[in-house]
Amino acid sequence: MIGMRRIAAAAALLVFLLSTAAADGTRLPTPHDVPILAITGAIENTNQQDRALFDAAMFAGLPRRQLVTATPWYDAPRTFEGPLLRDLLAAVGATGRTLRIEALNDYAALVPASDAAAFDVIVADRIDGEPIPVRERGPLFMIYPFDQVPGLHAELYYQRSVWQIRSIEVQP
Ligand SMILES: Nc1nc2c(c(=O)[nH]1)N[C@H]1C(S)=C(S)[C@@H](COP(=O)(O)O)O[C@H]1N2
Ligand SMILES: [Mo]
Repeated sequence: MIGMRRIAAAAALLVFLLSTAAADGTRLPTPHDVPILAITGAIENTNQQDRALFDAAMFAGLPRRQLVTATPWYDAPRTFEGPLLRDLLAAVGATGRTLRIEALNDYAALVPASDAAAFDVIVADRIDGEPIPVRERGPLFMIYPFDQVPGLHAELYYQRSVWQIRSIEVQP
């Protein structure tokens, strides 16, 4: 009983320090597990040298959204869930104009950073409520709001929809 207030105060202080660390343009929390995503380049918030690494838990801790849409990869609409690309870029303090989004299979796409502002693009880590296995194009899959915004069901946006994402380089 005696210790509870102190523990609560210490926990509040820790949350405060972590949040200011993320906001002051220098540090993100350090991943405790194997990183699933590395963001490099023109970013202000880092946690390992000049990179921002995310493990699955850190990634899942970003504000999340759901999107139900048809895609070329599945024969019916599916529910995709994860952070908005916009919020992921904000978390690392990205300042560049172009994103080079790189996949585990060495595919890469150049995506204008303006897509993140223009569309509610999701970096999905779940499909129909389940984590996305690598063999089913996980762990991370860029999904545009294809059914919500006219014009997105097009090759230009399909080729920007990188699956098996492993890293993002923010280019000036
Ligand atoms: N990781 C990864 N993502 C990718 C690709 C790829 O080869 N690897 N191909 C892109 C292209 S060019 C298109 S049109 C769509 C559809 O690819 P698919 O039908 O071959 O899966 O996925 C995009 N995302
Ligand atoms: Mo393509």
